[in-house]
Amino acid sequence: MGEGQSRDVPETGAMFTRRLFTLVLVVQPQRVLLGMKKRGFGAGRWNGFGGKVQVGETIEEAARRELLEESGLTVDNLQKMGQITFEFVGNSELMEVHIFRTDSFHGEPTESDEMRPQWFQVDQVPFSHMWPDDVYWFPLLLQKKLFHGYFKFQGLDTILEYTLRQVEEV
Ligand code: 8OG
Repeated sequence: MGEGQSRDVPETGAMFTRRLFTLVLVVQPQRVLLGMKKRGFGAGRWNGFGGKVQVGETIEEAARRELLEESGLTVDNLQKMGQITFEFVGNSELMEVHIFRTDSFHGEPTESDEMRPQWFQVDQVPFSHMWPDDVYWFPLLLQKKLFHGYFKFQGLDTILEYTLRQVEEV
């Protein structure tokens, strides 16, 4: 088991590892910044900016680092909005994604090796070209509601089951 991972014992009794990820959405009154993922996991889909939490950094530090690396932006404040655990059938590593929102930023959105940023109107979020779970929780994030979720995937396109609930505190 690598550092930064911990054992989990779900109801099935099966052994899972859990890996931490971040995701940052830059939201302004009428628009949201998304990036087209150019390579790797989730390539071809629009998404917020984020990645794996590294050893020795906090989740929020990782969120800021990934935002800067992938979009060229820095932020003063990140609001914790949600946490989603993803299970992919056949993979014993659960992905625990910590989702943040920011309303203001410094810098200009800049294309990186991983992402091509583009603004979208909040009523024109391109859900058909995003991860299929996003259509469920994105509206909560846009309404500044906090949430916890779990999505079980078969492959990269099919959600077999999910739970999503609003919470008072992330
Ligand atoms: O380091 P890498 O780019 O592979 O990290 C994956 C990124 O993708 C990370 O920011 C978390 C994010 N991500 C998932 N699954 C999903 C998902 O279903 N929806 C969205 N919006 N983002 C996801 O790993």
